[in-house]
Amino acid sequence: MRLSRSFVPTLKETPAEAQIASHRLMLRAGLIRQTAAGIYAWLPAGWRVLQNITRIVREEQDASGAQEILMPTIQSAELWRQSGRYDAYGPEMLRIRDRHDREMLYGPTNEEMITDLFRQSVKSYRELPQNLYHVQWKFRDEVRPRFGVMRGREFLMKDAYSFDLDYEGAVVSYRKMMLAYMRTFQRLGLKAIPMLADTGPIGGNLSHEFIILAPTGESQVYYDAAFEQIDPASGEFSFDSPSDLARFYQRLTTPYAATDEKHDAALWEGVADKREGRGIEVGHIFYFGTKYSEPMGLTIAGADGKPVVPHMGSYGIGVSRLVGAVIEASHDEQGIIWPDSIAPWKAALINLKSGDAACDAICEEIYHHVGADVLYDDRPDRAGVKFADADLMGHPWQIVVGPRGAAAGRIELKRRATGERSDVTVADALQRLG
Ligand code: P5A
Repeated sequence: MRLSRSFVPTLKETPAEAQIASHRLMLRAGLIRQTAAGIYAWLPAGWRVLQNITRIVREEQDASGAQEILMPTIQSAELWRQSGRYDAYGPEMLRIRDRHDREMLYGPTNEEMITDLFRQSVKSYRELPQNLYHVQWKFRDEVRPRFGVMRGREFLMKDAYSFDLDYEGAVVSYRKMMLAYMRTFQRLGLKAIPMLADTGPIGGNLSHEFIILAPTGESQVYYDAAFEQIDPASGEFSFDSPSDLARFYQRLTTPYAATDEKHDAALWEGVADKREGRGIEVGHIFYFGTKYSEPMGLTIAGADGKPVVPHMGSYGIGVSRLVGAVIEASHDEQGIIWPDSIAPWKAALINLKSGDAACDAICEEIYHHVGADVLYDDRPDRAGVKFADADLMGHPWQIVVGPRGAAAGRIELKRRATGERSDVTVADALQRLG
């Protein structure tokens, strides 16, 4: 994309309303704009990052055997009455009436809807286990929306829902998701710790939050210092082997970590070096047995012909929150430092002298080769402005084309994360950017 033609409204000044680095940088780098309290429009750079994160989340969900669907954002209140949550959910739920005065709501989560879809179509134990997921906007009328996309009212979530015949099966599904999550966060360049957690309005008796340690995080957390060293090395485990999954679960849940000091108090006894800190919750998984299947009348025929009530779990990733979380974990004074896996563009192509024949020719050549993955700064602005914007936007690479080098067919490559620069030929640069 040519920067002169693109909608990337960067800001020089620090927006007064933003209290944490990721919120400030998302506004300054032109990723998002607020349209109402806790509701954001995603501009081209932000939308590209959100799509890149979604792609990684999707690849890892698919690899675990989950199947993608898409459920609506608007739901009928009737379904929530069946589960008993319509009244219980409280003011966080955005309740709507249609023209026929029917009660509707903007979904804060989809346990009821998926249970309804499942009970309409699945009749036999042979069809289980299943795990269905979607990536869809949610609305929660948070009392205090803040920190930009970190705690929005409208936000993008990946939510998956598993159905198993019994507790043992459900535990395998739960561990599969834990493995998929660790791989997902690793690919996003994040170190997430699964911590035993409260189940809140989703319910159930087994739950883990995935926490990125960060001083600006909203969650208070307690963990064994050993976690700071742990390497999840999730590659060696297979989704198809329940014993692999058990080993993986064991490795990730000892040493011990929790979001509430009171949890399983005895488990802290073996912890030599207990730490307390703040964290960002980027995912949350739940096993809740028959909490929804039972009241909503979901039964299937078991192997002996008798009715079975499936055991369920649900598994959330805060996709839009992750954009903020990645920035919290990866930025400096100058701006964002995108991991290669999710950067909106691989590189900024900086023309230090737009209008100079040699500079323009080299830039056009690179632009045509690398194409949509490069953001070509073809503006007539000063070099300082272009460097500052490239640092702010956080492209993993900067390709700097100046008149002296261009005359000799050479350009400079700068790695944003390390600041390392190298003087290379155009061909070398093209090869390195692949
Ligand atoms: C699990 C999937 C659920 O809703 N039902 C379906 C379960 N869990 S959760 O913990 O309530 O949410 C899952 C993840 O969504 C993110 N999240 C938010 N992100 C931005 N703004 C918000 N207001 C917000 N609320 C939740 C979190 O990452 C959470 O882990």
